[in-house]
Amino acid sequence: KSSEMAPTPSAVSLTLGPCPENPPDLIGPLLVEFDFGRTWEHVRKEVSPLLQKGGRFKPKDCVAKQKVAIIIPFRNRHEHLKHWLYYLHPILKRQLVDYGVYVINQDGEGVFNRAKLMNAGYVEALKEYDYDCFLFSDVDLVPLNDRNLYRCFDNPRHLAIGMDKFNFDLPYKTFFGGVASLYKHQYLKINGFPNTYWGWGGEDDDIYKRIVLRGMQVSRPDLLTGRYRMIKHQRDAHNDPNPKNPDKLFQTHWTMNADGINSLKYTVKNIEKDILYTFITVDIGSPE
Ligand code: UDH
Repeated sequence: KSSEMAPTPSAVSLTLGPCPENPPDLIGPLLVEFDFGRTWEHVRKEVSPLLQKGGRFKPKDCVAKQKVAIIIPFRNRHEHLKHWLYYLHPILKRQLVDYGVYVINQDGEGVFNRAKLMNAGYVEALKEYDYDCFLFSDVDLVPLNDRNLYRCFDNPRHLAIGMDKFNFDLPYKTFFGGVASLYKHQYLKINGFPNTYWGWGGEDDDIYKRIVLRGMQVSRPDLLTGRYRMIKHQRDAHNDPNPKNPDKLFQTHWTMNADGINSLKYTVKNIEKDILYTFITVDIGSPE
């Protein structure tokens, strides 16, 4: 009798319920060690299962509430990327998010521009999927607690509040560096991020100001949940502190209207789809 037959696979997927608010497989505090004997081969073998090409994942037994694009500003940090992928993919799978990992690689040897790369990542990720949440992460930061959820909240979220290099505490109250998430509508409300902070420093404070100037607050996990380990490194070439950047922060209230996602210009040089990530090389130009 056909009416008693088992439902077809497509019928099953139609009846999947929403993913639980508190993912059941979370562990809490994690052991994180940057073992320099770790090879790409090992990482690939460990974390590739269940991933789709381009570093994409979807929970198979429930429907995730958010579609999260994870954007990593990048140049010449492959060693760090290897560790980041090794730790983050398993955490993100346990957190039951529908996500994709986008490594936004700055082309050439010009001055680095972290915030502009993140803007380019926002645009490129949206070309691929209907993401509603954008999570921006430095390549050298790994959370020490998987209850620090990589998703979006009622207010823009700062996740990397307790880095080991700052003694697991906020270095200052308005700090917004390292890892942060914004819903698409929150990101658009602040006109995205500034494109004009070349070299090191200031862009994260500019983003914080944009959020407050648009009437939002910053959401954070508690200090124990928000612990991070940073991979120790020397300052990169072409990313020296730019003495012009701090002064720009006095102007954010008016520069933010014309400097952001509405003024972003860059060109895509290459897109590589690995199983672990989507690697997008962009030419973002140089300071005016
Ligand atoms: N980034 C790159 N390549 C670069 C520069 C920056 O990938 O050449 C990205 C990467 O995601 C990095 C992020 O931008 O995590 C932030 O840059 P950063 O790590 O240089 O900034 P941070 O404040 O360190 O973490 C500043 C230099 C500290 C030197 C300390 C020497 N003891």
